[in-house]
Amino acid sequence: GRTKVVVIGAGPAGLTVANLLHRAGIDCLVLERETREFIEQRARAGFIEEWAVRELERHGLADGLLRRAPTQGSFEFRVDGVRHQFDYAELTGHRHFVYPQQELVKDLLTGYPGPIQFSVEDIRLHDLATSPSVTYAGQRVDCDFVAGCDGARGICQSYVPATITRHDYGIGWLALLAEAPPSARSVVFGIHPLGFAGHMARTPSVTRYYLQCSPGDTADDWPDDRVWTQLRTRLAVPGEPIIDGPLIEKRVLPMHNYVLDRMSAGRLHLAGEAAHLVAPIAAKGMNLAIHDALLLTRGIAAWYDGDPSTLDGYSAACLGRVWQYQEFSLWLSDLFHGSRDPFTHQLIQARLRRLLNSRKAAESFAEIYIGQHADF
Ligand code: RFL
Repeated sequence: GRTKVVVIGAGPAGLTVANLLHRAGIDCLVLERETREFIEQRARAGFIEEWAVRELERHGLADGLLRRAPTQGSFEFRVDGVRHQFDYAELTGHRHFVYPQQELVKDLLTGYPGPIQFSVEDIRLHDLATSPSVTYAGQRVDCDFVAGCDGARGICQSYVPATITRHDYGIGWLALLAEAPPSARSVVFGIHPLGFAGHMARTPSVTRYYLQCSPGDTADDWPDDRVWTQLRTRLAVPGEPIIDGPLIEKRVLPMHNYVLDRMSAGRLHLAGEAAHLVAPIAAKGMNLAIHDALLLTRGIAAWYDGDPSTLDGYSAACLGRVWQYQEFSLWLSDLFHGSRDPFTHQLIQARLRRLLNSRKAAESFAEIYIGQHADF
């Protein structure tokens, strides 16, 4: 067969690309390794930055999001039993939309009327320099472009002769989903000598928590009573109890990042985690995946209109934001994980005071925390 673009992977990056191409009248085929049921239930991200929502809205892809996602414009730091509210919506005019990733995936699947195949294994790419084709399960599809959106464990990355730079935080986060209502009205970042603890609403009945742990820990090291004791200790403030419930997800995320120095090889263009991973410290990964998808489809559409230069600049345009978000995640990591001894605990307090008491420091932080509205 033949199509214009083969999109590999049906995560936020791939499905955004597929929907935007379809709306631009460019034929594509999506190939996904997992089943539809599996990807519709895979819980991951939850915070989408307003600029990304507005871009999805502009392309008619945000109906469900705008109808159902509550917004948040503030969070609180908790340290030494004291709450410090930080209102970034007041500083920037922008908010996060709280929408579980699998809900966005479902909306994007529903919104995409083009061809998509699930449970596709053993994808291979050929002749990427000139006239690409994709083979799988005895089939062959010729195309003009391959969009490599198959995430951190996909196959597309290996076809790009890029240099990969990595950073390991040397810590783990125990990622938890509790079948319990949120314990606070906003996101909570708990800074504690025992380690970071985080609280993020997902839905009225499901709440995400994180606990800093050793990178070598497994879920078995964290029986439920240890989880709740640690959450209650690290997030403790008077009068705000932590509401517990059955833990429906418990797994250790190794905290690390990587970035490829180029995202394209001939007619193959990577988007999302296939090209760069950012640990979920600042909730940036899905937003970057959407950003790449917007730029990639813009470049491909321009190419069909006779202008190849936008696509030539694709990698550099994506990587600018990627490195901004990497730098911010590292800065935030120092704040979250820096309280190791009485001296560094004081340093963290000093950094927090500057953030909370200096309007200029707060504005600079808020601008990157919510992400900037880009000109697409
Ligand atoms: P995805 O979502 O991994 O999608 C890739 C798709 O490709 C498929 N695939 C293949 N298909 C065909 N052939 C192959 N060989 C294939 N190999 C893989 C996969 O099955 C999958 O369907 O990558 P994409 O689209 O780049 O999107 C990235 C986001 O999923 C990721 O950045 C976020 O989940 C990160 N993240 C967060 N990001 C945010 O912006 N805000 C958050 O609040 C946030 N919280 C999180 C997160 C990630 C987490 N985990 C699990 C690491 C919280 C957690 C716990």
